[in-house]
Amino acid sequence: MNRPTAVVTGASAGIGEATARRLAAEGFHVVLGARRLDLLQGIADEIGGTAVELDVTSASSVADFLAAVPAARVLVNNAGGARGLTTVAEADEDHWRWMWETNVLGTLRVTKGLLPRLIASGDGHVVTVTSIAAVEAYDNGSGYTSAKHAQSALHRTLRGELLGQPVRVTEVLPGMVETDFSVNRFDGDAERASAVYRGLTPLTADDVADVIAFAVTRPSHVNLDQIVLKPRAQASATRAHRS
Ligand code: 8X3
Repeated sequence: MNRPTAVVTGASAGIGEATARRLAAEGFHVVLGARRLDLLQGIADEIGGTAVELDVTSASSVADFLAAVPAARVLVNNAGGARGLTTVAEADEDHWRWMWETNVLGTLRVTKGLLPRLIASGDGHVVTVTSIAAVEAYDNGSGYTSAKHAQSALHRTLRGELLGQPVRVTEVLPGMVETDFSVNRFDGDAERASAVYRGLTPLTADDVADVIAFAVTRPSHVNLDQIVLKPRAQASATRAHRS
């Protein structure tokens, strides 16, 4: 029997990689997209998937990527991230541009391009990994929180626009997950990044992949609209208990 196809963006590491692995274990043929093709190919080989280079900030890269995806049942919009942690007064426009291009326009490009194929599958599903930053605005985080709010609004708009179509729409909003997220936010500063998770047990990428797999394996009449998950020790983006 043909395996249904799941497309996962940002699949070379972290939540994207864990989700690709988990969906393959659930019986999907996974098309993995990310910029780092060498990493991606290794993962794809292990899970019997297909690696395709993808830079969601580039319309032509997205077009080339989509041309390599004949059909799709599930799309996981996972590509995204943060750059910097500064006040509005000191905002870095290049950081903002990167965050909006990746999180917002990247999600738009891939979702828009794949929607006809998701509808045609007869049981499509768009999962978008946003963040608790999509519902909280915290000091120094405005570039990221504003991009995540916008990405979330774009995603949630689909819920109404797709009424009557065979496509489910799930937003997953993680809090602290220990991945490359903070290393990237702090431009490679591993010490500063590890301080984010010090004194508590953060979520892992597998914890988030579990939730995504749960959402996409419900019966097709069941739509999980929004799933917020945080470590037990984290009450909000700015309140955590550390030992
Ligand atoms: C990552 C969570 O709290 O750093 O999306 O914004 S947070």
